Amino acid sequence: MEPSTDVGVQLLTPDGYRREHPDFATDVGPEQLRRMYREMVLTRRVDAEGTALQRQGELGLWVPSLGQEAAQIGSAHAFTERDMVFPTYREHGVALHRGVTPGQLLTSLRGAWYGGWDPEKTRFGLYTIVLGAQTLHAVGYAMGIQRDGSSGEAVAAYFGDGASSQGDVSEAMNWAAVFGAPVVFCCQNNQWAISVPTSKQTRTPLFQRAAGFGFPGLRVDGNDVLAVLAVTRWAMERARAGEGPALIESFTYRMGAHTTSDDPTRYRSRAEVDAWAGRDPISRVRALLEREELADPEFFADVDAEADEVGAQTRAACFAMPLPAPQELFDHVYEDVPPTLRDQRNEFVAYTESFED
Ligand SMILES: Cc1ncc(C[n+]2csc(CCOP(=O)(O)OP(=O)(O)O)c2C)c(N)n1
Ligand SMILES: [Mg+2]
Repeated sequence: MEPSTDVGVQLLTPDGYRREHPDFATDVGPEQLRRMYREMVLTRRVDAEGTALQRQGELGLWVPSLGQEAAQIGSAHAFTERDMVFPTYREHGVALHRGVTPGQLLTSLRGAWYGGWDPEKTRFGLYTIVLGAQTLHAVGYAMGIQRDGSSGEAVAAYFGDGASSQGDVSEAMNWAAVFGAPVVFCCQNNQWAISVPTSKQTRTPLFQRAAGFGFPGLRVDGNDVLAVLAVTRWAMERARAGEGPALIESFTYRMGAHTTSDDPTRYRSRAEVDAWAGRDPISRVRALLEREELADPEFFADVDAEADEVGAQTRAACFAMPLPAPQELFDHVYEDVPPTLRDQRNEFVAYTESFED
């Protein structure tokens, strides 16, 4: 049995036509629809700048979000300011929506600092490279909300199809289920975990795992911003109301490389990429806005102009970023630095000072 390729709940077809659904409505007003379109376009631009900056040697690495804009912006619009969000390393759209600046997004990838933003202020955790670890952090946070007796807030944890194979994710889901923690598991199934396809992660559709833990799971068309918003809103509302966790599998596609260190032409076909290009998350929203005359040509031109501006700001922020002294690598780990580490630090400082510039 191959994992199902059905895209799940869909409210907007790839051609930009609305679709009726028995459980979820497309009750998003024109203003919010335009905002989501704008944020998706800006996310794509920041992402393109990140890739370009890495290619120009300005970043050590970039992690492209190309193609996953609806899965990210749709879900981000379901969160309130009080909700706490735990990302992986690819949620640039969610980050920007939460108020992380493009420059802050680049910080750790330029090697300028360990994080880049204030998780408390933005209610958006730091990027986590250790696959699945943030799902446990999220459940712990959600259990904290319960123990504080706080109501009306919930937690979202993003993770990937590959991360679903981590023990941490299963443990997180079981803890969340047993304690009825207010947490929503947002799985972006982008079909690949570097070079490993989803068919090598699971023999059943990922959303069905939720049943085994004892909470609802749903698959949603991750390239349909309306459907992602509707389903995530439903899940967050039940979590905030004390009805426990839910799992959402956003069925999407990573259009770019895993990171700038990866060459996806080595392991996947042009035909597969082309097929997904026909389901582009941004063009279907644009088609809807145009057909229903919810936006005029001036709006689209303004968004494009703003994207150029944000692109320029992204580059400027990258170049303006102060870089720490290399020996800071040794700081921030121990309150009292052990002698061996202190010796290594001194040796390293002497070595770097042996160069003229
Ligand atoms: C615990 C752990 N094991 C392995 C890795 C190396 N690694 C980084 S990303 C990745 C693939 C993740 O795929 P997926 O969860 O589908 O997320 P995606 O990158 O597709 O968004 C792997 C194996 C890691 N970062 N952490
Ligand atoms: Mg993946």
